Amino acid sequence: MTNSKKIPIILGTDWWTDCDDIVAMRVLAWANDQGLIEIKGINIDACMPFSAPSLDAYLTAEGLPNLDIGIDLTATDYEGETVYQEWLAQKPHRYDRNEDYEESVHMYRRILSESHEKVDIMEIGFSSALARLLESKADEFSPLSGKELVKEKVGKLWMMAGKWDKPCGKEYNFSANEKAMRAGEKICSEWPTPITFLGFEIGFTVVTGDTLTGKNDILKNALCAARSPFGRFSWDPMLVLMASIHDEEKAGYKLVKGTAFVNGKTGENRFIEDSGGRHGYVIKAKEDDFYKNTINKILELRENKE
Ligand SMILES: [Ca+2]
Repeated sequence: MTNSKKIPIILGTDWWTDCDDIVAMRVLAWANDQGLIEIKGINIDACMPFSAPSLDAYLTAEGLPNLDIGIDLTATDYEGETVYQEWLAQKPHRYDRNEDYEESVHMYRRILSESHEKVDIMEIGFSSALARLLESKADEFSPLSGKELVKEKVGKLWMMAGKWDKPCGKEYNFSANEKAMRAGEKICSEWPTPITFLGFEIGFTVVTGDTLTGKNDILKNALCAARSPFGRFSWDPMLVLMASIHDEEKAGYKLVKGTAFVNGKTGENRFIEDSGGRHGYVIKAKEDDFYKNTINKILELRENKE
């Protein structure tokens, strides 16, 4: 499973109350080791106690120390309580405060402007930091506006967001609060590169992380801390694996092309099919066990079985 060249990527995660993000990070670490991707940075687009230190600790444990980590310090308005972050933050990491890590838009603008090639963005959380990137102005890194910078330096945006199997779908990443709704609307109407969406309906029937048994395995323990000891639905790991393979069909999906819309007041999404459209959402081309077994095999390859 190789791409002809490593795809440079930035990943956005809510790293919040759900734990499929933790599973996704192990898939990301695997893809990096396989040479499918080169991780330029990871952004956290919701902010709670222990957010950045816990992600730093988990990535370090997964063999990805010293990655650039950004955090949206303005995103304290998503409801929910810390579930696995405090436990992870007891593991080795660099800084103890969220404020000691780089600000989201600063990180996106710095990495994109410094890159000599196009960077893909994977988003497995809210759209709010990406919306702020679009609104950003010229700075010390680039004379370009956010939208111009994205157009010049981003190859494609891969998003776990939306629900696309019914005319008016509604899914958490586009509807968690008013900010998420407005951001979703903005991304669909203004983001200037192709976007592929993997929707709620795709991951909802695929549980992964359920075959881990190592009592010292950090992912197994984090899932237990998140009250999901028998695994979790696979929205985020499926998105990360598809984007790392960098080809919807090779990853086991059919792509429906067209234009996506999000209602900024309700968070509902809809889609108009058009073979020339800039957007697309995926439909499974294989049985659920194909995705489940592929991801579980990746998780087990990196499992601490002691
Ligand atoms: Ca997520």
